Amino acid sequence: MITLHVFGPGLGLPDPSPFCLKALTLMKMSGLPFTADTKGFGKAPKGKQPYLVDDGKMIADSTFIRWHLEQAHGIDFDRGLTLAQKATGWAIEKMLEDHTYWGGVDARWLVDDNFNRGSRRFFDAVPALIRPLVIAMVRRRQRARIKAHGIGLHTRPELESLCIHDLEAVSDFLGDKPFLFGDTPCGSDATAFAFVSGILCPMITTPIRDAVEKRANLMAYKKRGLKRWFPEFEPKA
Ligand SMILES: N[C@@H](CCC(=O)N[C@@H](CS)C(=O)NCC(=O)O)C(=O)O
Repeated sequence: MITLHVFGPGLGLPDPSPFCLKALTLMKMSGLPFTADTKGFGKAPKGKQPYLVDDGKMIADSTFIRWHLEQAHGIDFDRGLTLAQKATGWAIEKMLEDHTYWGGVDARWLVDDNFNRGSRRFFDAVPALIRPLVIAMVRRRQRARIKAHGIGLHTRPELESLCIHDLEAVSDFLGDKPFLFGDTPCGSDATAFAFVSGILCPMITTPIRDAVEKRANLMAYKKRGLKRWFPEFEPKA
């Protein structure tokens, strides 16, 4: 019995967190039966989602989740890929997760208009009296994290230009293929699909999103992934 702990649909996406969307996509790719639980954030072993519980064993972090599915359930997400393709896929994934991700965090959490249209909703369940304090604390924490990463030491236009470069590189690599390495999706497509979708979050306005919208192949890639893995998903405003 597999339970995947995620945030649940929000911000016009099957999950507002690209890491949760990646893990959900991996589960869909695996074909294994699973339940998505959206109430487990308080028990997240590393304070972050996604995490997975498989027969009592807890695995936190989307990459460890993938490795667990491969090792414990014999899923080969990269079937048919060469070692060079696997290495390239890994590099693309880690660029998106450890670099591009922060451009999304900046746009969603630190740009007031975006925050008010989007992430502010995550706090609707917090009692009104303490809500402003909690919101201020979480936004301060996000600012500190972006700075600690290093990318947050740049000006916003500089930061955006770096993230645009990442996504244009993904677009150039994808070219006219349906998935990163051809007609069949591989493990890295779960990540690329999740992060491209995340930056296309309908509630945020950012030059990063504008740049992605100019790349027809990335727009089609998101649409293709949604249709394949989340056909039941209907975005709500
Ligand atoms: N390396 C982790 C990153 C997970 C992550 O950063 N999750 C974020 C959501 S995108 C989270 O749970 N943040 C909650 C918090 O930091 O309070 C993975 O691959 O799963």
